[in-house]
This record gives sequence, C-alpha cells and structure tokens, in this order.
Amino acid sequence: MRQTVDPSFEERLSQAAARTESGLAAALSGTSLLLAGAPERLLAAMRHGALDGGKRLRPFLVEEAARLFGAEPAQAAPVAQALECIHCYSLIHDDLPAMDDDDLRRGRPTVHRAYDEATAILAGDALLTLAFGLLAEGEASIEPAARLTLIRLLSREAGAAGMAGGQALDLAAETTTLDEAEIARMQAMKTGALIAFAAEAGAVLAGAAPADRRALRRFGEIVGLAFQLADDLLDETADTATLGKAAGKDAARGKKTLPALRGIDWTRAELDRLVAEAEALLEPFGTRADTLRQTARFVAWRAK
Ligand code: GRG
Repeated sequence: MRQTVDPSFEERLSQAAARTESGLAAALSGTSLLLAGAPERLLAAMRHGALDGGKRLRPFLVEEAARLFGAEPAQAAPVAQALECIHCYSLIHDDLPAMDDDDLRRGRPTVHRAYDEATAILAGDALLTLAFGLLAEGEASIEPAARLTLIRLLSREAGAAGMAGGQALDLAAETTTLDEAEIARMQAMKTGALIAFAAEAGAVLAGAAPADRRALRRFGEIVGLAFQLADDLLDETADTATLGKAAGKDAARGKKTLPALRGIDWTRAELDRLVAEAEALLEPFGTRADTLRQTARFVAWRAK
C-alpha cells in the first residue's frame, strides 16, 4: 500500500517555486551585468520560456539537498536558478519544429509559436549561457572551489555526455528501435542527468563530505529514473488539458517507452520500487531528509 505525499510538502514545493520565480524574474529583468543591453524582444522570449510556469522541481531538489547539509535556500539560489535556466532552454529547443514540434508548453504557446523559430533558438542559447554566468557570479557564501566543481558538473550533465547527448539518442530512436537497456541509458542522460545534478549540487554547495555527496548523487539518479517513468506513464494515461502539453505523443510517433513495453502495472510497481530505493539511501540522514523522501514519492506518484 502506498503511503501518501504529505500535504505540507506541496506547500513547501510551491514556496520554493515562488522563490525560484522571483529570482529568475530578477535575473531576466535585463538590468544585471550579464544581460544589460540585451535586445528587448530576445529578453521577452527568454522570459516567456523561463517565467510563470513549471513545477520548479529541479531548483527545489537543489535547495532541499543543500538544506540537508545546513545551507539555506539563499545560498543555493544561484545554482537553483542556473539549473532552471538550463531546463527551460532544453524545453524551448525540444519544442522546436526540428525536434518535437510542439505548440503548447505549460498550458501556453511554445516560444517559437509566441515569437518565431530563430528567436526561440536564440532564447534557448541565451538561457544556457546565462546559467553559467549565474553560477560564476554565484553567492559569496559558495566556496570558490565548490563553485568551480558546480560549473564543471553542470557542463557535463547538460552537454553531450548528459542531457544534449540523451536528446540526440532520443531523436535517433525515431528511426531505430532501442532495447530496454538503451531506453534506460537514453533517459538517464536526457532527463536523469539534470535531476541527478540537482541533488548532487545541493550537497556540493553545502560542503557535504564525499560519501554524502555520492549518496545524494545516487538519490538524484533514482529520482530521475522515477521522474521519466512517471512522465511516460502520464503520456499514456493523462490528457492534454491535464498535462499542459500534447499527450500521447510517444505512442503517436512510435517511440517505445518502458510503460509501453512493460505495461502499466509493471510501471507502477517499478515506481514503488524506486521510491523504496531512494528512501533507503536517505536512511543515514534520519528525519532531516523527510522532505527529500517526500520528493521521491511526489515525483513517482504524480502519475496515479
Ligand atoms: C534540446 C538539448 C535539448 C534537450 C531536451 C528535457 C528534454 C531534453 C526534453 C524534454 C522532453 C520531455 C517532455 C522529456 C520528459 C521529461 C521532462 C524533462 C519533462 C518536463 O519537465 P518538468 O515536468 O517540466 O519538470 P516543468 O514544466 O514542470 O518545468
């Protein structure tokens, strides 16, 4: 029997989302050194893609992993915002005609629909670049060595060995059939890499010991697997109005997902198994890790 997600968890998640929203709004206001003088239309497209929507799950994971090791959300903010900029860039590019060709994202027109294709490409490029600027500026309380580690890690997880590489494998899967192991690898890179980064980054910025950092990394990898599995399950079971983006796209494109290959019952059981594995990793941290436990449940069980 599944335990439920604590209602106060959703409150916590929405408070963290509000922090990320206001931090990103300030970063994208165009007044900071990183964006002063940027063309207004490009800035507006970046805001369209990054503000006013999304669960802000990755920033939340950064904050909560950092909190586990004694760091306050303000200390985690530059990392949380940088990661969300990269996530939003990936969604803008993923929606482009050359990729998924979507009209709807977070219940609103996609950036290339609201603006134009070239502007959407540039808005994604500029959000990706901004992310590294935010990390480099950082917060005075993140040690310089930790900041460099974060920059290097994020470069790997967002790049060809991480998210962008996973997207390349996903696009290639439209013309070849992946087996289960290949699907899992593609998903670990495309979706898992940023989520694993989120948990590891919280530990890094808070100065956690190497073994704790490894545990958080593994926790993030498992949450990433659960996230993708739940997303694929939702794609099969939810409608477009609920998702705020087109539903049933994987099946329509003939893309094989684990729920399509193994069925809904297997997927639900696998999600429960992943939650148990994630919780076991948090065991040494006791009740201090309760919010992270709730996060694993929330991610896995959002697809009922
Ligand atoms: C274009 C380099 C490049 C990569 C794109 C993330 C990605 C890679 C594509 C998105 C395709 C997709 C729908 C993947 C499933 C998992 C996923 C990332 C869902 C969207 O993330 P949420 O649910 O979105 O966290 P919100 O809107 O809440 O931020």
